[in-house]
Amino acid sequence: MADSKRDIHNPILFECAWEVANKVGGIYTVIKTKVPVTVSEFGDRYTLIGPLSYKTAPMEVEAEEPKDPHVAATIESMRAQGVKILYGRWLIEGNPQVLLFDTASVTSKLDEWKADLWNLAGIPSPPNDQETNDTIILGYLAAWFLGDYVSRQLKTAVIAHFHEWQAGLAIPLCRKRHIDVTTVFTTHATLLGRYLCAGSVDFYNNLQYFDVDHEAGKRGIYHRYCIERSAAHCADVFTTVSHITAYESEHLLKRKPDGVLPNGLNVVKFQAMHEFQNLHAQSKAKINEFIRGHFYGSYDFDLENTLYMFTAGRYEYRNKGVDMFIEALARLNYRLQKAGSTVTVVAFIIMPAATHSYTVEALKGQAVTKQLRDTVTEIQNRVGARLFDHAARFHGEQKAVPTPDELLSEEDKVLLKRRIFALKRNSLPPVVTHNMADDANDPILNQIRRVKLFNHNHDRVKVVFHPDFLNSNNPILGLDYEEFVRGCHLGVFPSYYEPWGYTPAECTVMGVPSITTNLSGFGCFMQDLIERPEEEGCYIIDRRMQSVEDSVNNLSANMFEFTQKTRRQRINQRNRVERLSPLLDWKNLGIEYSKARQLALRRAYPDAFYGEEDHDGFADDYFGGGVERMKSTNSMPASPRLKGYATPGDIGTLTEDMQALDTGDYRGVNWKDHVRSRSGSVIS
Ligand code: G6P
Ligand code: 1S3
Repeated sequence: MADSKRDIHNPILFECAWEVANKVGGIYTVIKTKVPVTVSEFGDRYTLIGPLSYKTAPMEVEAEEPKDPHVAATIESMRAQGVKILYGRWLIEGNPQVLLFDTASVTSKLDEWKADLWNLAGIPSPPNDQETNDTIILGYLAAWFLGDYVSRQLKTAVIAHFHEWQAGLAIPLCRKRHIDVTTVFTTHATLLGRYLCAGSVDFYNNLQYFDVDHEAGKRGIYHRYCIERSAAHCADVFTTVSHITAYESEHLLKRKPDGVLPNGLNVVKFQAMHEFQNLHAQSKAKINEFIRGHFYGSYDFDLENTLYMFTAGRYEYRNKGVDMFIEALARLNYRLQKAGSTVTVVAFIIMPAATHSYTVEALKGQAVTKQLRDTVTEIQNRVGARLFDHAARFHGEQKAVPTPDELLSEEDKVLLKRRIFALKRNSLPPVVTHNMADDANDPILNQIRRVKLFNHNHDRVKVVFHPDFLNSNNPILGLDYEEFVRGCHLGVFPSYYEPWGYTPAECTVMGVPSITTNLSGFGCFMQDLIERPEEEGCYIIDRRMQSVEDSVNNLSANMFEFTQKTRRQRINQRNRVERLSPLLDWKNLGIEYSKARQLALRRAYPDAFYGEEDHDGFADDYFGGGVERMKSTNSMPASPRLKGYATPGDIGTLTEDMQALDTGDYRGVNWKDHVRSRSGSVIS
């Protein structure tokens, strides 16, 4: 038990993650979007801790002197011992204080710390695993900072919240060294879960039976697994992002989480409903431009009758369900052809992979259409000038209105023909926009080859694989991710392993319908909250109870039904989806983090709470304040039918009850009894 004399009413909060001011993946989004609500609760009592990346920090962080004299003294003492530190403000909404450690500045201490880790916790660390080395250094630096800080600042309780194994090593160190802080550990996936799912394992039916040490050893990640497991076990409060990952953690990390902290987003509410619809139309126009260029020579379809579907995320072929997406697209293509449909579907796959820049073909497509556009503009100007001149000279006369031949000169016609001839091409529009580093073995390309989706004119489904992040400065598909998503009609994320899944959540708050699965944290969350999610534009494919074949058919049937919608129906559906945003707003979900911190304080300083507890063990404030319930007005579509959990206190589950030993208390389904289907790969 910690020193109970510390004030628990205005605690200091340090939140530590590898992705603070350092974008790698989803945790960056969690931290960055959550900052405004955390700052509004803690103000300058909140500091983020992370690694100092010289690539991004200079652009994202403004150096500043710490206001807290104890932080300043601790930093000074660490600097005196050779640690390079950047302290300042992260230039994002909320403007939080950040403390970034240059892990490379203390590599000389690595061996000493590795030996200490072995003696202290029996955790081994092989020599050449850079990620683990970084983890060890960040963990030792964070524990060093916290230990020094609480030895100077003796008045106020300190909460240290760590995300994921790469930041979690400080937790066992704090515990072993009896550092007077209370700790929270949030895992956003489990190492073993990710590795096991990426292989061909029937993961969910065997969760209870895996020999975890053996499986981790077989995959060469035993030392990483030990770090993750020790963080989970030593934390005062252990949480994860969804019930499905809580169930996974219980079996793979052998500690049942204290609760679930669902991921939120910073929801921007527009004054009028039509504003986000206008944004869709504007962004779609930009995607249309790309399509005209990319499909030059084969551009025989009507963009007014074309739908843009996409999948995006970290390149984890099976985990993110890309195998299933492509297979379902092939079946959709067949169904559309068979039905004689005039609809064209362009399916984008946005997943960064190793590449050697853009293909010549992809660049040429944009270049020839740009030339055509420039020529048309020139001719248009000349035609305009001639028309004006003609009308001015012959006003009042019969020939005041010129004939087309008088307006379009022979030179103009020849120039136009040259541009049109340049659009001829002997090859099909490329499936991929970049030269892949390993084209022959790329799983996405191989799956596209297997199902023969080669962008033929007769194909109703076309595919564009963009193996890089999107950026508005790109010469090809020059849009930011948000703009791109807004311009699309449907996001498709048929994940097999997805602890949360920000991509469909982002679609929802932007008013774009999406398809996900009941193996993703987000999918389960929506299914638990909404009575008929598909009616709200949030489709959830069952990958749990049915065979892979049935799931693929189900996915392609959902996509086919989507293609049958009229424009009016699509507009209505976008309105309905957007109405779900409050469910994903940090203003509501941030309260789960507050509850986790309260629980951590109660566990570390139980005496300080004596006489303050309500029957749930939480102060009433944590259930009441800041709730933005879903309101309905006449101009908006009817509210979605919720299953009764409409308040933040209901959405999360953080309670001491989750400690009960039987697994049946996870929300939604009883995982133990409900995972039945034999899951497997889509490729036979
Ligand atoms: C938005 C715009 C409309 C436009 C529509 C196109 O709703 O406000 O002006 O017609 O998008 O929708 P679609 O689903 O065909 O891209
Ligand atoms: C993880 O990132 P990922 O894409 O590797 O963390 C994300 C944030 O919690 C989560 O959305 C995602 O499902 C996890 O897998």
